[in-house]
Amino acid sequence: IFAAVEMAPRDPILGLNEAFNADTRAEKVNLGVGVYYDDNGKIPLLGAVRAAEKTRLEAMPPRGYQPIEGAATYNTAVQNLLLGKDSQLIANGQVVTIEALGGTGALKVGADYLKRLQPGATVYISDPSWENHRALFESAGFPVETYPYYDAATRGVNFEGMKAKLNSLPAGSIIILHACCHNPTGADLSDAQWNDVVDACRSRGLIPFLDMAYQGFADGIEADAVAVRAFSASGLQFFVSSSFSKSFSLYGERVGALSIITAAKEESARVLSQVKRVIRTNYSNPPIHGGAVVAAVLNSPELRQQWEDELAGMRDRIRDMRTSLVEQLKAAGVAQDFSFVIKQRGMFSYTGLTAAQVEQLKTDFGIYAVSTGRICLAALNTKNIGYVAKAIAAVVK
Ligand code: PLP
Ligand code: TYF
Repeated sequence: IFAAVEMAPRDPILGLNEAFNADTRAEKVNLGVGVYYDDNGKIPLLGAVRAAEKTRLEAMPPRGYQPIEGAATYNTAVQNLLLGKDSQLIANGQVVTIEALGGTGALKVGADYLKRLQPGATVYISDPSWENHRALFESAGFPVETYPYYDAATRGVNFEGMKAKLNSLPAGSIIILHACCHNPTGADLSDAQWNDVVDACRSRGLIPFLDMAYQGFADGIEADAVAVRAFSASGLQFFVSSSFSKSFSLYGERVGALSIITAAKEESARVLSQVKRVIRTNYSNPPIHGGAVVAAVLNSPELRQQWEDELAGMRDRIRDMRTSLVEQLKAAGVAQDFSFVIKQRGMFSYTGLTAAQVEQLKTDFGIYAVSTGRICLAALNTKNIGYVAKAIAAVVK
């Protein structure tokens, strides 16, 4: 039965890890995958997470099945983070949240549910986007197209192009939006532009799906929720996927959530019942540990403060690396202006390096990046940044 099975292509990002791990050069650097490393090149285990895990370990809780939608303490905490704890939508019962297996799992449950709800719709993702957006929605059975987003000339958003496209789409189209820290470009919309996107979704009858994978990595928890808040003030119905992989440094625990904003409480009950059906036939109910840790942190004033401080530390370190990279490229004799790196937000920079230059970084220096020229700033540190800057200088000359 397997004789004719073809080899599937590797994930363009996760596939880099295999090549990186096989590289024997001591000075190698992995700027490919979007993971936050500390200044020692290690994935941190946050103090707030450590404290919550210690308490859980001491309590030795039993491991029964969770509810299909996950723990209420977790789901409520997620809603507060996204919409603000005083949100009228939460008070009205207009928010359905389910605990999902990472941001990817949230997108998948959302995609499968949308396929039942709007089987004939087309999905639109930004050009460019996180490649898994396309793969996830195609595997749920949707045709996936793009809307204009990145403008290489300005290294910002082609907002006129984006808006014109959104305003041309048929009602019921599903629009995937990066809520903050756009992956891969680091170029985000302004507050005013978000309001225009809300208007376009309203006037065209589009279905917005916000992907929030980096809340807290641009300016902070509240500031980074601006897109979600613009939609929540609009009276529209929309979807939000959350990931805590990065913000809690809990990648492998697979902690995420899907939230759906409905028109009324009784609608929420019907929507939840359908989403639970999707979950039941996928994985039945979510694992306990990661969500329990995140909920314990978010629901304790002390641990929450500690987490926000640690998150700010990660955010500030990435910013320092941005500034330092620009300085060191200059010092290495690069004439091209790289100051755009400082303006980009989140973990990534779309450097403008060509596929050939990325290839040369790998071959000559053991530095791995995505072939589109995306690098992960959070993989730079005070020890490797000089080496990386000199290598980039060598390939752009
Ligand atoms: N959405 C975007 C834009 C991402 O960059 C990521 C990164 O991993 C995800 C979703 C998926 O999150 P998770 O790793 O929690 O599945
Ligand atoms: O874009 C990134 O690097 C992260 C991690 O299939 C990631 O979002 C990459 C690819 C993938 C899953 C996660």
